Parts: sequence; C-alpha cells; structure tokens
Amino acid sequence: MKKIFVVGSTGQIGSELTMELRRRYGNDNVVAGYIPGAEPKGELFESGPAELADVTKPEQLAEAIKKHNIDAIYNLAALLSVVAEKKPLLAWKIGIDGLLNILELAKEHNCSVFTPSSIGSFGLNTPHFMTPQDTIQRPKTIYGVSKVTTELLSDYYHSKYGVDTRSVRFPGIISNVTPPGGGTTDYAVDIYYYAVRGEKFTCPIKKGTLMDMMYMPDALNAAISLMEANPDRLVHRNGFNIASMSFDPEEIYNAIKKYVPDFEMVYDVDPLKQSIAESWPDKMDDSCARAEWDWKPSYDLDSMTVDMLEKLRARLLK
Ligand code: AKB
Repeated sequence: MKKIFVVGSTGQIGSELTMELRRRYGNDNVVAGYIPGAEPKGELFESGPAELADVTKPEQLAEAIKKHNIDAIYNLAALLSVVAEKKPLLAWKIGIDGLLNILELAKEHNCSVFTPSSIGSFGLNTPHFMTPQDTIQRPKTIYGVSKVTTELLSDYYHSKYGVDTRSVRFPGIISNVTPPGGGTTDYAVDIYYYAVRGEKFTCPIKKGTLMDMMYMPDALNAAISLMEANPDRLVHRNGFNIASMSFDPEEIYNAIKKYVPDFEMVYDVDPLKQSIAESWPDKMDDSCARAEWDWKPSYDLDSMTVDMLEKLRARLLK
C-alpha cells in the first residue's frame, strides 16, 4: 500500500486532495503536511496523521518521510500568481528552493513526486488558442518563471536520477470548499459566493478575457490519475496540459444568471491581474494527457455552476 505525504495540505487544492487521497488509499496512509499558522482543522485534522512540513526545512521533511515510510509526495507548496508578483523572493524560495529539497529527498528515499505546474507557465508569445503541449514558454511573471523551472527541474530529476516525477498544468481551479488566495483566476470562485449571498459582483478581469478553468473534482482526479498512470505510456512527464472549460467573465456571469436571475455584475479591472490573464492561454490543447493517461474531465461550465450553487447555498444560507 502506498504511503503518501501531502505537502501544503491546508491550501486550496491540498485540503481537498488530502481528503480524496484518504478516501481512495485509507486515512492512515495519507499524511497531511502543514506549516505553523496553517494547521489542519476539522475533518482534515481528525481523519488522519499530520506532520509539520515546511518545504524550506529539509530536515523536517526528512523526519516525516522516514517516520511514515513515505513513497509518494504531492508537493503543493507555492504562492499563487498575484501574491507571487508582490513577493518574488518568497515565491522562489517556496516554489523552487522548496522543490529542490523535495526532489533531493525523493531521490534518497525513492519517492514519486507530483508538483503542479500551471497555465501560468505560458506567456504572451505562446500560441493562445489550442495552446500545444510542447510550445514556447517565456512567461514574464515570477510565478510563471518558477512554474517553467518546476517543470524543467522535475524532468531533470527524472532523466538524471530516475525519480518518478509527474505533473499537470492546472487551469484556474474552482471549488466550494477552501477559497483560493492571491491568484489571477480567483474571480471565477468569488463570483459564486456573491451570487449566493445575493450581492453585486465587481469583476477584476476585463470582458472578453478567456482563461482555462476547471472544477475541483476534475483537478483532483487529474492529479491522482496521472500519479497512477502506467509509466510505459508516458511520453511527457512535467507537465501535461489539462483542460475542461474556457470562459470569459460574461460567460460565467450568464451561466450563473440562468439560476440566479437577479444577479448583477459590474467591472473594475485590476491592471496586474488583467496583464497576467492576457499573457495566459485562451484555451489549451490537452490531447497528450488524453492519449498518454486517458485524461477526461467530467464537468463543463453549466454542470459546475449547478453544483457550486447547490453546495454554497447549503453551506452559506443555513
Ligand atoms: C492563479 O491564478 O495564480 C492560479 C493558476 C492558474 O495557476 N489559479
């Protein structure tokens, strides 16, 4: 049985990924790694083991890996794009120095490693429509630079040392559980909270700006399916384009308005978020993920909207 370590288990993706891994592999086999100030709470805390796991402290990571006999690491420690732009040195320290610590330990303890990349790994001169798997990656943000480096370092540890590294390029992730913090795509989560609370939403992204997005259940399934995929079929490793829906603010607004007819949205464009959004793909081509490990999403904009509104209403309006 696999023993899994989730580093960054209390973040937006980590909190739900840890619970999904526990459902699939058993509670005791999934260790929730956290940093002081972001301790696991509630079900996440009660359902399984937890360890301090600051990616910048390799001795702390090593202790947890040895204690729990870890053989797979999901490394989710990172700053999102907007906050990274405000704290570039910290973004590098967590994203890249932290990744190097994880990769070195993975080499020593024979662990497989999943470290997400992002649509942020692309830049303005990347083809924006049906962005190919292998294409130009010259981002101008520190977030993008660290994601390209993540892909390259992860590939390097695989080809040089045989470490089983794998990753996907996540689109903006939409979830009704833990809110994101400091991302360019956060508006597509916030908008649902405003709709359910009956408040007018002010959108920071310009009408007509397309970005790839994905509902959390598909994102979790992508990470776990890739880690379970037959390595003989993998031509690529770090990281796969994965896609399920692409929309601009008007399209998500109209999808919500279908179920919340009084919902109102106005625009007040945030220049930093807008410039980052414009440098990212409008829509990625995910045919390599489909061919190499049978990637297939379950949700589109409408089915996600129905589920988001139902779950948020049940939680926020009780
Ligand atoms: C962000 O907006 O920074 C993230 C991402 C797409 O990587 N959600």
